[in-house]
Amino acid sequence: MPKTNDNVRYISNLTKDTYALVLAGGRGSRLFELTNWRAKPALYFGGKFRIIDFPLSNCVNSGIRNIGVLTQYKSHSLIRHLVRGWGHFKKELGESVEILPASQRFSEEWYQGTADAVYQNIDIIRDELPKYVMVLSGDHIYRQDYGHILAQHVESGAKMTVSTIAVPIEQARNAFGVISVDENNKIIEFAEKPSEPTPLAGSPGYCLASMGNYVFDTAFLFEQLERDSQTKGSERDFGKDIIPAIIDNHDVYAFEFSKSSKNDSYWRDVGTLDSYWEANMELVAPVPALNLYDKQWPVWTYQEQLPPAKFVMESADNRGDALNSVVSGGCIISGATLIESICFSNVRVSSGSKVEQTVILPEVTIGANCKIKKAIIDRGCHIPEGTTIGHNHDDDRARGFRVSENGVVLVTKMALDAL
Ligand code: ADQ
Ligand code: ADP
Repeated sequence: MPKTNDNVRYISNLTKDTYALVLAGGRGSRLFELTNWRAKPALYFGGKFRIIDFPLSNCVNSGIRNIGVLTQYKSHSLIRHLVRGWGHFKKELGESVEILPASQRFSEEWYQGTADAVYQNIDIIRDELPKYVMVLSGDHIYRQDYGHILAQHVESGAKMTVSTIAVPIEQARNAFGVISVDENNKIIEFAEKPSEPTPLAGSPGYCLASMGNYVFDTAFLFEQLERDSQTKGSERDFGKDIIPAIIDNHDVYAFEFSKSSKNDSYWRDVGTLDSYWEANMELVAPVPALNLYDKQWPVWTYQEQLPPAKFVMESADNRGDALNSVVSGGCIISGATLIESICFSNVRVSSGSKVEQTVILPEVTIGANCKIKKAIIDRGCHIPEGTTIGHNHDDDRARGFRVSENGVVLVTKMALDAL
């Protein structure tokens, strides 16, 4: 292994030489109505953020300051957020966050798979002259210092490095790319969403999953995208086509994210209603696994200027409390109680209501004397006075609310309008 890291600015030189592409065109169909009108990376998370803020903040905090965001599906609210929150980067200072929608410049087609999304922007990447390209999933909540994977990539002499994480086999089945490695972490087997994932040696019940984050030597990436674009039958996808086609003849390595640094190893897939709800709920724990308050690793976002959250005690019985909860700006909790809940901006909860274990997206109003438990309430819902949700799932279903496998109730404007 060549010794390249004797320079104190070693990693910052690597991140400076890297262009990051965040894949943000996905649909996220297992989130149902939450992604009917917005791309999954635009979905709200953690009381104040959108999912895309996490990979973008990882880039900035890792020192990668030139970023392209590939958008396609239902991109209106995503683009609005990117312009407002991430539009202040200055090219003349060597920083940029560029929105790269499928614009049919290169071909007559929209982006097909993820590899095609990158291929259609090859000229824009070439203009940036990066030595390395990172392709990042825009769909996950995680905290990763990309410097570690870049350093391993360079030191191993890899052409491509795949970020991986050990996950329970059940979680990976039909869901993730599953990898086997040799003793040097070189990838020897890759299966995209297998029904029988290969177990991880030494960790029964677990397998090594691709996080959908890759580092490439730029020249190698271009070569492979060109080759794939000429390959009949290819779906133009990194997981389905590119990785399986290159592992036999090229040095493709796995980077084990969970082993890289204890502090940085938070990663959550929020692709289903249950996993989305659970990842939000983790944040109300007294000491959550994801520290949003860490000044060394700030999560950047856009939020409009709002007045502070307010809690009104109306009477001894109707106090206006929030216990183990996260409450954002512009909220008024008046004579109501929130327990283990997340309130995004401009939420109003009225007298006598009790809301437990619920994720409340922005601009929601909850009328008086409502009882709500274990729900996700979409943006802009107005819940009429006296409504009970999440206490009897047969009732919830009968009123047109979706109830997830683990009993999370999804409340949408459409379902409320139909009541
Ligand atoms: P999936 O997440 O199922 O698997 P995909 O649906 O292609 O793969 O999404 C990957 C990323 O690309 C997401 O951020 C999505 O938003 C975005 N995306 C999808 N289609 C796009 C398009 N046409 N244009 C732009 N962006 C697009 C992948 C890998 C697996 C790996 C998992 C980890 O293929 O091997 O295990 O990610 O989640
Ligand atoms: P976000 O809450 O993520 O900011 P919006 O609610 O603004 O997203 O929705 C994104 C886009 O989808 C907007 O252009 C909005 O007008 C459109 N949209 C949202 N809900 C509906 C709907 N029920 N019917 C048609 N268009 C909708």
